[in-house]
Amino acid sequence: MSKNRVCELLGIEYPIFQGGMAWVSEANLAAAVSNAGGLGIIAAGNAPADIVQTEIRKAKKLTTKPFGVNVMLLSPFLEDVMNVIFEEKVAVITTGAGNPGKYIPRLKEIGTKVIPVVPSVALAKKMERDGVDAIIAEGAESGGHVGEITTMALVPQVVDAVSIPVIAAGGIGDKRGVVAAFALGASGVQVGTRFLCSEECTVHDNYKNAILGAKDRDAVVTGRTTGHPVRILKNKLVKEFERLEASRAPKEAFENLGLGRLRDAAKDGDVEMGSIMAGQIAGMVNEIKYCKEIIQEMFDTKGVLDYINSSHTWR
Ligand code: TUI
Repeated sequence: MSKNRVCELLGIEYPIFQGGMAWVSEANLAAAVSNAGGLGIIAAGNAPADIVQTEIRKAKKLTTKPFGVNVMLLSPFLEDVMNVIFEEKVAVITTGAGNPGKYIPRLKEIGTKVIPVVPSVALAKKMERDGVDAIIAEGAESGGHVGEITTMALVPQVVDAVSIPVIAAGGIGDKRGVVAAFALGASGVQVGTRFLCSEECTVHDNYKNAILGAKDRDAVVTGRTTGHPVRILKNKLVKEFERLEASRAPKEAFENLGLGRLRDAAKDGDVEMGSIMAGQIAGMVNEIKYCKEIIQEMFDTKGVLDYINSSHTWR
């Protein structure tokens, strides 16, 4: 697979990133994915910098392969988290919820690759101009905070608009999704929900079981009217959000209801009033597997390898 642009850029074996999921993507999961030949990613989320540093150091003990850190650019601890990235000389950062532009020159100096997540063509073009190494185009099928455009429509438009490699994210849960992403012109995929249901993921078992039990229409978007749409599994919390939306409650009511809910689900296993972020592929995840199995099932099949290694593009 040496011809693949993402593998060449990062020195990895398979062009697959494990999505940076706040409260979920810890050192254990990231190291397992990297050891299996993909790019494991630790999510900084809203965590204080010392916690991020501890996870990075744990991952360094668990793998000698490259791994990344996902930086949520709205974090209250952003500056301190970035200082940890510089100090630890992390191989790759992916970013969400903003533009990492001002950090790029310093990151280039230490050799860190910068790969932002974007939900639109305009942001992809802007970030290419700012000097990022690749782009993750994330469609509305993904879990957590979502954009408007689906992966099917977004990826080919971003591929046409930039010349750096594009990684497709959102709605990819097995080898069919991988082949589809490459057919759209992507050079790699990012997968979140499927890796959450892995043996190595340290999220609470109730969270994993909620995904295993989910059907096709269970990963719904709440909060569209607030301007902060989030895809989560239907539960009591979703009903409460819907009640607030119907009564046109003030912004503060949503903020109060949402506070700390992701942690409640991920750490305490509160799947009634916790926020179970998951993508639309939740309905096709029916079994806990090892990260290595997940990756090998996606890539180590003749048809898949032939397709993604072929120089053919449909453009
Ligand atoms: O970041 C995500 N998805 C997430 S983050 C998350 S956890 C969390 N979120 C908020 C507060 C506390 C915890 C759950 N899901 N996806 C990446 C993503 N980034 N999607 C869209 C964007 C994005 C949006 C705007 C990227 C750039 C951007 O730029 C705006 C600008 O003005 O530059």
